[in-house]
Amino acid sequence: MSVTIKRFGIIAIILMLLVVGVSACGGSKGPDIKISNPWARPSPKMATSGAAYMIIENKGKEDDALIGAESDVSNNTEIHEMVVDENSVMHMKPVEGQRLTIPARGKVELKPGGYHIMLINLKHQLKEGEIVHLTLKFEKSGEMKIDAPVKMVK
Ligand SMILES: [Cu+2]
Repeated sequence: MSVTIKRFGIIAIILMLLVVGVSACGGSKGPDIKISNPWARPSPKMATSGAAYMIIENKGKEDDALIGAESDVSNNTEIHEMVVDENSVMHMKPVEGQRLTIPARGKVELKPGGYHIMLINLKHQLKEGEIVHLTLKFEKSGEMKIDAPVKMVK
């Protein structure tokens, strides 16, 4: 009898600690993705592809990853990065496995000369003032839609 009561007491204490622990976290578990300053570069007249940039911030406690993208102006959209080859020449290439980690409490800047969203097989020339509608796909946060204005930078 007394053993049963003791066990019950211990279980009750454990349950209470769990409840306190969960509420202390404020339910803010997981990644928390914020996208800022999206833009796309105007494309030269005969160009078949374009590029879009933005800052992806993760204010959450868990890593997330950008795993794909779509746009309304291109038939294909890939996550690219710039790399320097053995001859010191810069090339762009698709990010390995199309998976770009956005670390917890960190950010990744997509910018000219670095990571970018490659808009492949453009449906039309990208002109200043136009808006590119992008859908970014995240491993944990799901899909996010953003509007990237086409503008000249510098
Ligand atoms: Cu590219």
